[in-house]
Amino acid sequence: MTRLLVIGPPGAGKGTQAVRLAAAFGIPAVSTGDIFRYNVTNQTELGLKVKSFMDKGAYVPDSLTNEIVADRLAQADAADGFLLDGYPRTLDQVHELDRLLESDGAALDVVVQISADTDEVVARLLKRAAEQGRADDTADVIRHRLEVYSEQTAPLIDVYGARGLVVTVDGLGAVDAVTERILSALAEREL
Ligand code: B4P
Repeated sequence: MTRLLVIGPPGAGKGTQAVRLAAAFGIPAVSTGDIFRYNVTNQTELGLKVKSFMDKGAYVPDSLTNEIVADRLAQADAADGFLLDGYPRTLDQVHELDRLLESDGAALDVVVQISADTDEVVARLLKRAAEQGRADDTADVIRHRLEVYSEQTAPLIDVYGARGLVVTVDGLGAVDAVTERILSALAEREL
């Protein structure tokens, strides 16, 4: 059973690395951003509720986010482990995840913090905007997402750090190099 969490600012490479790490460990990658985008694209009831928050670069309300994660982690493929990408992002979400994990008696193994400086992440997200046209990758929205991250999500690193769970990996450089760095850091933790 492997339970990982990937955290870092927008554009640090969470989603990019989550898919690779999940494949390496044979566990599902659960990305709240991907789940929300799927629902927006398909104009589901959830998608209609979350679209305006995402377009502005605001966080989706905790109640909605916690509910979709609880539902996703209750699915059979998550029974033997999972990698959470982009969740939790607020203290309320940390508490909800704690409650969920306590109820089935298995804790998180490691929180992987991917670090990257602001200039680099802004450049990456603007490049993605040019290539994929994501609604939340405009310069103004990126700036707001970075502010929201600093205010609401960066403090979670201390929370998990106090539990001895955080490994910090430099997110700069080639995607393969970052994956190797994370896998070595996890191997040092005997994962
Ligand atoms: P996310 O989907 O999590 O968006 P993100 O922070 O931009 O990360 P993402 O994983 O997409 O990008 P990555 O860094 O891998 O969230 C989007 C929105 O959903 C949030 O703003 C919020 O509204 C909502 N949301 C999601 N979770 C929520 C939660 N828990 N609570 C409330 N709201 C929530 O990659 C960025 C770019 O960099 C890509 O183009 C990639 O190709 C490139 N890249 C990656 N690694 C690179 C490298 N080493 N070198 C060069 N480029 C690289």
